[in-house]
Amino acid sequence: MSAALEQSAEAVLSANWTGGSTVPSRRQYPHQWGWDAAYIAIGWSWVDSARAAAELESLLRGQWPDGRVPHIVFHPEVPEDAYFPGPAFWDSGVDGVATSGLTQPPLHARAALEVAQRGAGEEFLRRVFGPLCAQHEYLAGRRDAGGRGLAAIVHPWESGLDNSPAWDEPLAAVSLPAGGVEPYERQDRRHVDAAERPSDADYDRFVHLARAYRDSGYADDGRSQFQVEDPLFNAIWLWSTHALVEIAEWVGEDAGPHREAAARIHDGLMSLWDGSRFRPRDLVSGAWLERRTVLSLAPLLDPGLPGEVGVAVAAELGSAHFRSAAGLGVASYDLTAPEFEARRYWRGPIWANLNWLLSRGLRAQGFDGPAAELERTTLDLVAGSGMREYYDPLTGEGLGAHDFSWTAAAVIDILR
Ligand code: 9WN
Repeated sequence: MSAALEQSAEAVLSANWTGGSTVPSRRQYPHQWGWDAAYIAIGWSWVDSARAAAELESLLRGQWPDGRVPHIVFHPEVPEDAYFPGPAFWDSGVDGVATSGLTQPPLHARAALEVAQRGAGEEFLRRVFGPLCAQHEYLAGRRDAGGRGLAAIVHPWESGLDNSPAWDEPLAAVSLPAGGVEPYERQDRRHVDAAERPSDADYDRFVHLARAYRDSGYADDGRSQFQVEDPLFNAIWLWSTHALVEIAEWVGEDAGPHREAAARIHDGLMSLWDGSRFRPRDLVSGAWLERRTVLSLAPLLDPGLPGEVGVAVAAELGSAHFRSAAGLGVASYDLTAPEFEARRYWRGPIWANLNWLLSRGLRAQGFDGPAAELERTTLDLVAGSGMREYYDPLTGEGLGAHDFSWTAAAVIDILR
């Protein structure tokens, strides 16, 4: 089974390779995405280290002078209406590279370290070290709206878990223009069933927030109507900061500032621990967010997590809130909550990239048995339902886009 599965995973990455980078999926997402590129580079690192390095360097071509790494780098040959919001909407970019103005979870330093370890080597690290430091400085310098050493996200798309129930409350508080949101055309339901995509009400808020941020000149001036400290975004940032320590040592640069940054982010992350779970903090209302989502499990990636906290988070991951009786992977939302939806995007389905991330987290806490079990169920799911974008946590049915790159990348990394 595993040789055939690995072959089909490699075939998906190859089919989605466009010559300099990899699309998440050919029809649904025909450009390069921010955190997808990191997962994909880790997948490529086992197969073709030149492509793995190119994947990350292609994304970094879109890095802004302020250090932000955009959440989309657009392919110029793809028509504007192939994806909404396209380059004309964002009206941004650098040196002729059109990009969005948002960012996404900064998994890139972690990916760069693994790409270097599997063949791309020191020369590659020397090229990306400066840009990766600039990315982290942007987050520390421009996004710490709460003053706790954490990076705030200013749009649900920045979380990577766009319509997670975690964001229902802060999104409900967003005030829309009196005359309604200016018309726009969704393209995301041309290839995927509408029941598996975010609602129109969510999209109205996504579009309104993105326009407002654009119209502010992407100012990071603390005026966004949506500002949240997200445990997943920050746990990934911390994991990448530890990778930057290793990269700095490898290339003979000063690792001290990165060690200090890691300590700061760790302290910030612990400020999201309420005594029984990690919760996103809404910086607009000042309140912790209630909903029980997979976001709260990501701090397992913190190697400095106090032992009893690691035990509690791992227990939550294994509980009936996230693991169904069907014995499949980790659901993106509390299976017992009234808003749970088995098929709708980040409101319930299982995602292979998150299973992979959480298995790395479990290993970081020394829970190798549960990590191996989660990896096995991920492989079973993909073997049974194909390389899909996400899966029904009750039945294992494949959902969303087909031939999905980060699912393929997770499969390759687990099998190696
Ligand atoms: C908006 C590409 C991206 C992922 C996100 C996922 C989805 C985009 C969309 O697809 O978001 O960025 O159009 O729905 O939510 O995590 O990076 O795979």
